[in-house]
Amino acid sequence: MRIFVYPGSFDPVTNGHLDIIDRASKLCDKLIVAVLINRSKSPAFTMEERVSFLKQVLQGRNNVEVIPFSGLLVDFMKQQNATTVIKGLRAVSDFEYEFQMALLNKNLDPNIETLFMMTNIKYSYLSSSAVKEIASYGGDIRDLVPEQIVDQIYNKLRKK
Ligand code: COD
Repeated sequence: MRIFVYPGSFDPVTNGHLDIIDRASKLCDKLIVAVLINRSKSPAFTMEERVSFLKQVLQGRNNVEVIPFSGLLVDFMKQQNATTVIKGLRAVSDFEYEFQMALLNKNLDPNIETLFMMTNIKYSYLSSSAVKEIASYGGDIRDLVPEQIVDQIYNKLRKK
């Protein structure tokens, strides 16, 4: 069974993430969306909220599972019998960070492969940070995130 892992902060999940999830889930038997801590970012949404958003959005996708994890990605991969990490690339700026991560992970566990998927051109400008900034000022995020979570994002971030 080919098990792939798509790790991220998903703070919150965007349509760009969702596009990668849909395309990656066609390449494996099971895709695990792993909600991990990125120590260089302080999240706006709690781990519970980020996992709940993903579960709402991914309902009905049979070979996709959402699992929270704190620790090293390579340890999570081993625990889940997963072989391949999926990463999304938007621009050259993503490449530098992701390239370093892929090499670090390969060094920690030589059995792990990282598969890079190019962004869908529609979402090449889209990031969780942009969504949070726009939502906090009451801007329109309906084209940026799945509709099920739009109101929940405004409720938490919109400045009163
Ligand atoms: N289109 C395509 N891809 C996208 C888009 C988009 N619009 N937006 C984001 N992505 C991709 C990102 O490039 C990334 O691959 C993925 O989606 C998730 O993005 P984020 O921003 O939600 O998540 P990150 O980048 O903060 O996640 C970083 C991790 C949590 C994966 C990383 O810090 C990690 O592996 N942490 C665990 C500890 C560890 O093992 N560290 C490594 C050794 S030091």
